[in-house]
Amino acid sequence: MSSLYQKLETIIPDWRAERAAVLKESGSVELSKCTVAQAYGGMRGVKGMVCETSLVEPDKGLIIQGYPLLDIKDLWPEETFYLLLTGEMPDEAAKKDLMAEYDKRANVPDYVWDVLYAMPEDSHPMCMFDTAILVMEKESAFREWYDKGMTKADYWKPTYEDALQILAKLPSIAAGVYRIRYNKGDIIPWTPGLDWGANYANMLGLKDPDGGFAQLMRLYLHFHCDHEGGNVSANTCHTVGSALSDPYYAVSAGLNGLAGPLHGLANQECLNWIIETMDKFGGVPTEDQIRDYAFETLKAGKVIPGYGHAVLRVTDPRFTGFNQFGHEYIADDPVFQTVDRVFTVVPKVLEAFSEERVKAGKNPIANFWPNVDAGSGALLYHYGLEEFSYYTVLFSVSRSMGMLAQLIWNRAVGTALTRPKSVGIKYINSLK
Ligand code: HAX
Repeated sequence: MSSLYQKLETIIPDWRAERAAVLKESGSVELSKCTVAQAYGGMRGVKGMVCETSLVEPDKGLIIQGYPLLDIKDLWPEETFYLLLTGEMPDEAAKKDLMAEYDKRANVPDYVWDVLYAMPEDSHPMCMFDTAILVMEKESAFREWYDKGMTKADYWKPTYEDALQILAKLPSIAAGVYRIRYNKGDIIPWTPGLDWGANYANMLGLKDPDGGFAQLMRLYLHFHCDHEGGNVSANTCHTVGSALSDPYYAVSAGLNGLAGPLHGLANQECLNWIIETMDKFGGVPTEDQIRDYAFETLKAGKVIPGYGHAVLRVTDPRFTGFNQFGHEYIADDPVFQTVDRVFTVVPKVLEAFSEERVKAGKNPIANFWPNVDAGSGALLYHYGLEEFSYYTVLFSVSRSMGMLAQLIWNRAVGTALTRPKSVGIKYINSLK
């Protein structure tokens, strides 16, 4: 048994006892109200679910199990997953142990490659990636145990096994999608003994003489791991999982949500906008040129990708972390310099545009600051990962850690089937 599994066996009884006590003592405490505007407005701010892995504070950003992201920015993804699940930092032995668990499970079945090679050449990489996860559903330990009959107390165990199987294979599948979709040559195999982030970097097959790209991948996979429970991908995975659909179904479904341009796909849109700006002005644009182009974009009815957020009201610490990496490693890169300059201009543009919107009777823009997607693309581009349409796959590999940690937790404490009540306009009018 892995040390992570043993740790979970020890702490899950505590989670269950805590949940039972909270329900007994505070079951009737009101968490939230929901107005008509919130019901139409994507339930923003309605507190209606529980998530222990991480928290997003509007004025602080991502906090993983009590640790603000920038205080733990050097974690490797193996450590991130352990922390997400247990709330504790693994020691070196536990980290190595998780690496060995991934090694045991990293082999991708041949039929996955057959399916990926058979897909249309112009398939979106996200569609390929999500399909690959779904096609492996027949491997699910959860489904096998469920079909044979198991007690609810055991639900988390095969969920844990499925989680490890999925996580171990995702870097290979994601790198394979890259090599197949963009004709980069043969699939590069997983290297036993190498960590999750560096393995993924290696299997993509880009040149990395000084190890900078592997370092970026560890950071990237750590930073995108989780963003509490209500975002589209986590919430979708949670809802599908609540029907006891196994983790292959639930994770693939969640990632289909990540593939939307208002969510994870924003990272491809974002670098696209930066490159468009550079093409238009023949290099790193001036602040005035950025201001003009940003207004032009907004007046054409488009969003400035990478800016704004449903919850955050400050600069996303993930953007700050990537920006620090850029200043440290690739300060002379023109794409990075453009991203950095856009950061000094766009918040003011959005503020001015928001005032114009309000005068015209529209909603204000709630947050003028960059989110995670504003800065990551420039770093990837620098290291030769130039295919924007691939970027959400990288995000997906990482976000699977958070979704799976949440699934295991939900199975362990027996979270109920999701079933909020919907109402129609007649009902709303009847309340007047
Ligand atoms: N550019 C232009 N308009 C923007 C905007 C931006 N960057 N951010 C918000 N707005 C607009 C909204 O479209 C909305 O307009 P309507 O009322 O006409 O529909 C209005 O301002 C109010 O929106 P909000 O309350 O500030 O923000 P929402 O919670 O509705 O939306 C979004 C949050 C992230 C979807 C939004 O800020 C956006 O579209 N940003 C650009 C896309 C992006 O960067 N997405 C990635 C977000 C991070 C993430 O999930 N990554 O996976």
